[in-house]
Amino acid sequence: MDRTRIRVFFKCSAPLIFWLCLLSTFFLGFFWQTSEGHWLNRGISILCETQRLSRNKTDLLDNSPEIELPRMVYTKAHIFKPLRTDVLTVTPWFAPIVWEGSYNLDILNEQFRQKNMTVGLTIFAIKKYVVFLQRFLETAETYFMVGHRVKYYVFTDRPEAVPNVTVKDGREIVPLKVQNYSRWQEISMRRMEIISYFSKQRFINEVGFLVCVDVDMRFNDHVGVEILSELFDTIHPGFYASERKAFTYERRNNSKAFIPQDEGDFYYAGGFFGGTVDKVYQLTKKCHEAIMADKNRSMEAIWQEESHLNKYFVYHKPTKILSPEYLWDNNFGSPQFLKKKRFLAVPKNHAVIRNRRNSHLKC
Ligand code: 5GW
Ligand code: MN
Repeated sequence: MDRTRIRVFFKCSAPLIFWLCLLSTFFLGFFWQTSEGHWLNRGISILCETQRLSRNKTDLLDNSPEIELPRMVYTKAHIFKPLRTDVLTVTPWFAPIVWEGSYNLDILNEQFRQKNMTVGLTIFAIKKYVVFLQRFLETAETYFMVGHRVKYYVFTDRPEAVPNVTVKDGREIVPLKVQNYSRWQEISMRRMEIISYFSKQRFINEVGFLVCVDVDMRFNDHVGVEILSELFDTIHPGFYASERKAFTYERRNNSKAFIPQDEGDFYYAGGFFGGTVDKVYQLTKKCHEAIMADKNRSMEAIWQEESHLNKYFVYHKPTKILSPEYLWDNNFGSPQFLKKKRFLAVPKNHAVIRNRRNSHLKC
């Protein structure tokens, strides 16, 4: 083919090529717009998504509130002067263990104040256990989260029996009616179900942290923001020095609470745990599901919800651990290392209020 013929061919088809290009651009654009999930489209949306995300992250960087502590005068920490030398103050997964003398409350209070959060305290007073409420609430007003906002969530089958204890500004008693169960084991275990339900329905909108405790107790010394963390529990006063094999974990392997002999860190108490609402929700939901799975196979763990709680903590390590200062029973005496008895078991009149440890031993 000679050059002139080629030139003529292009001259004639040029407008055709032009229109074809225009048309294909239009169609390509149309398909990009409409085809969800098309590979090209996906590529583009991923690009946009990452850009959007990183822009949000940048916004977060710029807008996150600045924590600026006021001038405070205190003795500084010293590398060669550990605050406590007689007890373990950090776990091998770097969770603090809270002991008297191991923290500076002024610093912690100031940091917490800047979060502008309310603390929720859940207690159950079903049937005869309403008798514990008066002293519990009065002593909590003296020692629990002093200077901070608190909501006392009192679960009871008898809201009319909740005493009228005067509370300080920013604090409130919230009675919440729940049904009672005939078996005491059921009353104790259902706490997991009720806490998880209310966490989702209510607590998540009202408080930042939840503290969940037994009601047959009294506050006897300071219990404040030093306890707060994503997920925390207390070392049981009966087992702080025990070897693993002595822990009263559930040892039957057909229970969901089963813990093998070579696992577990501490024996945690069922009577004092807490954390952020989302973490407490996850914990109580999991424990309740495990309790129900056992129930369906006619099983009940040796220490009911406490056994399931201990199982949960083997695989979801607490981010902070409270020393037995935070849950003590004078039946265990007054050992040297225990500088404070902050939260004490109220001796139960066994004739009137059955004791669960004793009734278990009788079985
Ligand atoms: C009653 C009899 C035996 C065991 C428990 C109960 C019981 C417990 C009850 O009738 N009403 C009730 O509200 N409870 C709640 O469960 C209380 O908040 C109580 O603090 C918690 C755990 O039961 P405790 O304190 O008797 O268990 P221990 O192991 O501290 O003796
Ligand atoms: Mn108790």
